Amino acid sequence: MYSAIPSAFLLTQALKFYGINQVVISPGSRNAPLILSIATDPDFQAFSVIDERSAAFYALGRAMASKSPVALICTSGSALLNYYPAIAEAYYSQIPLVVISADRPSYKIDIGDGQTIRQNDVFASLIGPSFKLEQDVEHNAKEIARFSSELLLMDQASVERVNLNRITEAIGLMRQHRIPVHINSPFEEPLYESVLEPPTVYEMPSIHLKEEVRPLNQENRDLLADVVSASSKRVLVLVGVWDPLPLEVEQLKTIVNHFGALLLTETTSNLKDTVAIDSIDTLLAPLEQHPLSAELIEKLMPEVVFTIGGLVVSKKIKALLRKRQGLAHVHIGRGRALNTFNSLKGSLDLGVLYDYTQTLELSADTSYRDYWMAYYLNLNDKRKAFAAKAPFSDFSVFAKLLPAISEDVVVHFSNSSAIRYAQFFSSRAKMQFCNRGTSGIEGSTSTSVGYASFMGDKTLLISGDLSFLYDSNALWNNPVPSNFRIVVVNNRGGGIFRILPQAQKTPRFEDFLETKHNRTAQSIALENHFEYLEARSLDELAECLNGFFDESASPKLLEVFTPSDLNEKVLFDYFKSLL
Ligand SMILES: Cc1ncc(C[n+]2csc(CCOP(=O)(O)OP(=O)(O)O)c2C)c(N)n1
Repeated sequence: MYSAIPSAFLLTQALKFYGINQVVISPGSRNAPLILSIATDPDFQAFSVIDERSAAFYALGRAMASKSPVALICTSGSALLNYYPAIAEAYYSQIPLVVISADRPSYKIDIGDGQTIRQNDVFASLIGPSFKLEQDVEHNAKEIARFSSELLLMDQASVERVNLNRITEAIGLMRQHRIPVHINSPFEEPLYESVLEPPTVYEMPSIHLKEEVRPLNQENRDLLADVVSASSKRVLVLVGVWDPLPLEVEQLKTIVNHFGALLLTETTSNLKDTVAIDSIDTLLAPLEQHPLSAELIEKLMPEVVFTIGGLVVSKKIKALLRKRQGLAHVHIGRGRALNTFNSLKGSLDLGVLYDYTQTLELSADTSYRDYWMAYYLNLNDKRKAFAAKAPFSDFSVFAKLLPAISEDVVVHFSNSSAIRYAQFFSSRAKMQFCNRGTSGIEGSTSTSVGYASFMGDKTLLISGDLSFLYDSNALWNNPVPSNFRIVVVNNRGGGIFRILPQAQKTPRFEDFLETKHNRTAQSIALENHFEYLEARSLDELAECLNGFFDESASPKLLEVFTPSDLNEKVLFDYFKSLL
């Protein structure tokens, strides 16, 4: 069945032709022409999610997992605005989405019609390009003539030609830059008319993406010569959020070796089996308090930083590198090169840098890396000793939980203490993710459910209590696989604010920053057919984790209640113990 409205049919045919077959639909009437063209078409995988905010994060999770774009379809009015948080996250994390909103005809906007807002360009600067489709002039021409006869100056064939070009351009730009794009499409009533045979066969133009690899040009050659050729360079490689291919990991390792570089990774860098400082703050926090702090920090300061991947979680490393005068920062990869340390010199592709390093002599001087790796590894015994005797707290929950995760589990973390505590402990997890594009707390659960629904892998979400309560529609709206697991670390509010310097001095801290509460995740879990477990001590946690990841008929949620007034002390004691 197909919509009788040509632009609705065209849009769905274009999605299909360009291989965008995952579609997340939120209900409405104005978008019914799109829904009826997709609902029974076996070429589409369509998912129904009522809450548009959750729908967009769900789509984001599926796009992350499938590494291919996902389309979102909603009705007119405020529905579209609820996509905004996920669109911003997708924009900053460079995840492609096609956002399609159904709209009223232009002549029915701002005249008092219901469920109507100004939808064109509504996402402004936090999205890739936005496109507005032309209204079909052969669909209810009578109504058009009554309200806006000048629209009829364009014939239907021209409308379709223009619309096809806009749709193709939108999809091309989305693929090229890996960003979300918005297509706003006005539909006149009647909305539910359908035809059984495709009304037209469109000639879809091919999309030619610009050259994927940017070759090493003279500019980059000069940049590299400048950055790396001088003697005794201290080179640091810092990896942010990354979902690398095996080849990319090997290329990165070779580059690191060639420069004798110090490699700094995070939980979300997804790099295992590398010689790296994999808990940046475990190194930096004690250095800040060390009696020889200034000397050691000077010794650690690099002259060259290569960054790779997306955003970096550690605030300490960003603050440290911003202080470095004369730092040369080069970003590796096709993603946006961000001038995080006020010292960006340029960017180049990983493969290109890899080829270039093959032409260089292997760095003979690895003293910088050797010194800091030895320093870091020396902290290991102290780290283990502290974790073994740390009192029950957020810290000790993560110390117990992360090593219990096996290689077949994909982990998603919420913002903010969850992803920060995760940095202190290694896990064998298959992959680890967090929405760091905007670091929002509103969509981690929906993203992880979307991810799990595509992958079928065992998926674990580790969430703070506020983030979990915020996004509870994630479990109501979406089908949750039975191998999905959630651990909510319930410290009765925004525990992150207790560990942020100075925050507790704010008047009425508990009301307005920590937002202390007594809610639990239990009713949400049970309402959504999760098995619910709870732990209030390390022994109870160990007991709950026993068999937690085993196959089960329903998904499980484990809530761990930690003492909010102790968490901060344990974390700072950890840093002190490393001195
Ligand atoms: C949408 C949004 N609103 C507000 C914030 C600011 N914020 C960052 S962390 C946080 C508290 C999170 O609390 P919780 O989920 O309980 O995790 P915790 O840090 O306590 O582990 C808040 C409100 C944000 N990041 N995103």
